Amino acid sequence: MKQIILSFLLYVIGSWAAGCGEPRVRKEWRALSPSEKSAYISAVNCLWTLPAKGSAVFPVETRHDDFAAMHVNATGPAAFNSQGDLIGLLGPGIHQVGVFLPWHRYLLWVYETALKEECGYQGAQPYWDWSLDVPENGGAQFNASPIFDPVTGFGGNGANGSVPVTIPPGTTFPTGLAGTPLGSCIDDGPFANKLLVLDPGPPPDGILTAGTGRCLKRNFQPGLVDGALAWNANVELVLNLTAYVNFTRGFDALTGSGIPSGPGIHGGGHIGVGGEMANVWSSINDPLFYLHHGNLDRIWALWQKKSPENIYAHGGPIYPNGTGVTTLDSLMYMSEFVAPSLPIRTVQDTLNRNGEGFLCYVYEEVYGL
Ligand SMILES: [Cu+2]
Repeated sequence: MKQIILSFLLYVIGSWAAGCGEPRVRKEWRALSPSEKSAYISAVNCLWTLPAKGSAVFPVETRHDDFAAMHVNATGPAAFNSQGDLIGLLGPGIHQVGVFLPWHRYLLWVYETALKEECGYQGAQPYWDWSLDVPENGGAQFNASPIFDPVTGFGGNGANGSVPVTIPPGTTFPTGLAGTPLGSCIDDGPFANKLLVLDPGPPPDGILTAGTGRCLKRNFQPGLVDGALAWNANVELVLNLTAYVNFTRGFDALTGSGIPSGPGIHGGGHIGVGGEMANVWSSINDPLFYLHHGNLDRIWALWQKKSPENIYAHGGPIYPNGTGVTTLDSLMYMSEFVAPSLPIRTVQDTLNRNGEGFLCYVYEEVYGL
């Protein structure tokens, strides 16, 4: 009976039920019950036990590696200066370009679906609202965030603490964004003993390589996070950008439209956790990647809610240097053993209201914390 009443209500308030069944409800990590948290962690671990589907293409061993290899490969080549510092992504790639938000939205949906269909996970993809962990919101110190809890979270920093990151003169990228991750191996939580198969990015000559297995590192940068991940100081500024091209660039603080310089809310989460998460290519190896990108996707969804035109607003370059233009018909290039390559327009609406896509999820907006 409840189901009938709910269906009727959905019919009355809008027609989206026609294009979307029962939306997955994505919640902030802290809003999950202890058993929901452990169900999610178990499903993530499960992907690490299933055989890879892409081993004919990349040096991968598990399903976890399939997703990692896809992200490393899609990120593409990089440019370095004579000191070996990363000075830019060459692209086309999936970062600092028009396809950035749609590509990662699609990735999250496919990953969440794999957790459900291949590992029996009943819940939805959680997200991590890191702004709750900065002083602006009265949050705990970053290092004390419940997301890093060794029992009910993802484990903490490496045993030997953090190595401060700096931005070499003449570049806009902090050290540690390419090559061997900084920091030390994490030693608590559910991923302390994980061995990462793929070498960190960028892949030499664009060809992915694998070693004998290396540990997962973190390298917390709480000072950087306090500045970069504050909601009022930074997220609101990005949300207030009206043109999509400015909005999407605002995630990396690359816009001249009032966004302070720095790593931005995208880079802030990556570099703030540090270690593997700071590597532009292989950051996806840290399961926190999916919760960080969940929050970024939520911020895009919040922006889309601001006006009906925002749902299908799109724009941005094909190359990180600003050349080329992506459209709603541009493809999100995936790896065939993970998901088909589809046009950007298919992931614009998280509720698939006009039937052009397939997504069906919402972000829980009010969570009792
Ligand atoms: Cu990415």
